[in-house]
Amino acid sequence: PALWDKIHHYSSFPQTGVSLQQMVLFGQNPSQGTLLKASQFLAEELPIRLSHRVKELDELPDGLAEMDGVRRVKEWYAESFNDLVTFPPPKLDPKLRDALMMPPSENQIPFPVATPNPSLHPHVDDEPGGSNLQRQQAGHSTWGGQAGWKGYGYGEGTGTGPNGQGYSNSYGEGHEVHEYNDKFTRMLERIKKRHDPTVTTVAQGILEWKRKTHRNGLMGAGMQSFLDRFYMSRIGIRFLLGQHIALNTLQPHEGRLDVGWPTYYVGIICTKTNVHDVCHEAIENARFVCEEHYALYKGPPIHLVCPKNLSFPYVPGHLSHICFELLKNSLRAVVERHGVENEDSFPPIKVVVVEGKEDLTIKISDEGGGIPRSAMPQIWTYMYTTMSEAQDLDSVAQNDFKAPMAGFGYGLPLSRLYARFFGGDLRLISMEGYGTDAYIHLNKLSSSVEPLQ
Ligand code: W6P
Repeated sequence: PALWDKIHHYSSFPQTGVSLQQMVLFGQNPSQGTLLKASQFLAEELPIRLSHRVKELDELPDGLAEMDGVRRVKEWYAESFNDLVTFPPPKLDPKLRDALMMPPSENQIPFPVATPNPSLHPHVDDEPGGSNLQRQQAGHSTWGGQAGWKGYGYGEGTGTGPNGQGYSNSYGEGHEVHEYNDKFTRMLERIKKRHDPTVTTVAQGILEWKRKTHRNGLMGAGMQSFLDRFYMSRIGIRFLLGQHIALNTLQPHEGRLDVGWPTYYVGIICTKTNVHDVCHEAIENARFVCEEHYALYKGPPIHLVCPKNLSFPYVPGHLSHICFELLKNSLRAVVERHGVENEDSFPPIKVVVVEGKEDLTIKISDEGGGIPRSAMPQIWTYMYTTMSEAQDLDSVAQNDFKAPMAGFGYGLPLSRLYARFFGGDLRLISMEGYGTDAYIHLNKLSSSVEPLQ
C-alpha cells in the first residue's frame, strides 16, 4: 500500500549519526527557533531510521518475521513512521521559512553534521532516568564552557540560530513556532511510549519461534548481530526522542530555578556527570535488590574507589544502567558461590574508577568463582539464561525482565550496547575458580558519532 511505498522510499536514505558533543552544543539554551531546527531534523531523520527497522524486521529469515511479537513491533515502527510523515509541517512566516532553508554558514556548526554513515546499529527498555544525585553536583570539568565553542552563537544570548541567520529572536518566538514545537514534542512522547515494550515483545517473538522450530539454546550469529543492530538503533532513536522531549519540556537553563543550583543538564545529557555519585547510587540499588532477592540481612560489601569530583559529559541514565546491571551479576556470583548461609563472610566486590587521557574506565571485580572461558561467548548472547522447562512465555518474561536478579538475560548484551553507543566498550575477563573483572570503558571526549549499522 501507500504506506509501504513510503517506508521503502525512506529506507533508501542513509541514517545520520550524531555525537554527544553536537547534542550538547545544540541543546544549550535553545530558542524556539533552535528547537524548530531540531524538530525539522527529527521529522526527517526519525522516519528514515524507523523505515530501516521496518524493513529489517520484515526481512527476518526462517519465519521469524511472522511471529506475533515481531509483527507487533514492526507495526509499532510503521505506525510511528506514519505519524511522523503525516505530521503537518509548521505554518511559518516566509522570512523564517527562508532562514531555515539556508544552508549552514561556514563558521557555524550545523545540526546535525551530516555524516553519512553507511552502517547502522540498533536497543533496551527503559532509559533509566537521570539520577537525582546528579542534580546536586556542581563539579568542575573543562567541558561545559570550552572557549572554542563559545563563538558559535547557539544560545538565546546571541539571538543566532545554528545557521547564523539570526531568526531565533527576530521571528523564532512566534506562536506558530512554539505551537509546532509543542505538538511535535507531544507526538514524540506518544511514539516513545508506544515503543516501551519493544525489547520484551521481540524477545517473546523469538521464544515463540524457538518453540515452533524446536530450536533451543543458542541462536545463530546472524540472529545475534541482527539483535545487536536492532537494539543499538533503538538506543539511538530513544536518545534522540528523549533529548528532544527534555529540551522542549524541562527548564532550558543551566541554573534551574526550581532546584536552586546549577545541574549542568542539557536535555538528558549531563555535561558534568559525576561518576562517583552514579556508581554509588548503582551500588546501593544493586545491593538492595540482591538483599531482597536472597532474603539477606546484608548483601556482599561493595568498595568504591573513585575520585569524588570526577565528571564528564554523558547520559547518567545510561551509565547507571550499565553499572547496576554489572553489579547485580557480580553480587549474584558472590552470593551463589559462597552461599546465603555465609552472609557474614562474603568477599567484597571492588569498583575502581580511573581517568586516563581518552578513556574513563570503571573496573568491577568480584570473587564469584568466574566463568569458564568456553562459556564466555554465551554471556553476550540474548537469552543465554538457562531456562530448562520454564519455556512458558509468561514465566520467561517474568524471570528475565521483572525479577531483577534473575538470569543473564538481556542485561549484559544491552549494557555493552549502551557502552558502545557513545564510543565506549564493555569487556569481561574471568579467572575460572576465582572471579570476574568487568571493564567499562567510556570515551571521555564524547566526540564519537553514534554507531549506525
Ligand atoms: C560473574 C559472571 C559475571 C557477568 C558479568 C559481570 C560480572 C560477573 N561475575 O561471575
